[in-house]
Amino acid sequence: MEAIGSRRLTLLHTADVHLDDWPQGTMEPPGAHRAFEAIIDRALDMQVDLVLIAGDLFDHNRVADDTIAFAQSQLRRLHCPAVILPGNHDCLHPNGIYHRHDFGAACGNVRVITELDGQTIAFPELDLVVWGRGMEAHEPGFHPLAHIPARHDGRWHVAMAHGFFYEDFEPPERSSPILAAEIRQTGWDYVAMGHKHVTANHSQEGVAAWYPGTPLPEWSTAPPGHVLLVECCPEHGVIVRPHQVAGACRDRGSRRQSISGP
Ligand SMILES: [Mn+2]
Repeated sequence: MEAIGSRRLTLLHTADVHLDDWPQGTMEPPGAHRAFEAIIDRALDMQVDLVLIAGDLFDHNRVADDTIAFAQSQLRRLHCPAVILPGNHDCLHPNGIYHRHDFGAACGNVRVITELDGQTIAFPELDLVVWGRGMEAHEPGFHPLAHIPARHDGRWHVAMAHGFFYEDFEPPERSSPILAAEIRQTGWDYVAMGHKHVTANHSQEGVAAWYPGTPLPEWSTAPPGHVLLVECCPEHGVIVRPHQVAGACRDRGSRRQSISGP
């Protein structure tokens, strides 16, 4: 592929954090809270240029306001922009999280993908465009990569997609399918996927495409708790490396121990 971006970037890609409410009477933060804090720490340590959250940051659309406030306080710690793509657990239905809460107002560095036919967010300072399609309903007819525009210049082109990947020979039977051919046909540099809870590389020809897997150890069957560091390199293209989220594994057994409230 001829066109790749002119400057080197490091992106942190996560998904499926599934933040839920802090159970009453427990002292220890829930695992998802610890994982998300550790992800933000990693982004700061690595001085990444952008954080991509490819769906299901929240476990459901009725999480309490203090859970939203926690997420926003973590996002505000970043020194870089972040893009949130809603997933099936935090989709864009009326009265859902992203209708009740204005993340852009609460965190000046955060953009949420809300356009149902897709939207492109340009980051001129990074020589980068990010595209995603807002999910209102998780259903077989919703293709997360439908309507993606053709690339037309040499900026880095990164798409986000929350759904289930299908190889060319597999019939897409589940909701929000992401087809191998759709990934290939984008011609974009990277597709930041979410939904599968294990780290997986589904790159197609010149298009890198990965699931980071959930950062939560207890939900993944592979070695637990990863994010992806995506190096966009003018000389070598896109290089993706999984990194374990250390904080997600801290005191793994202790989250079951709760202390009765007053
Ligand atoms: Mn999902």
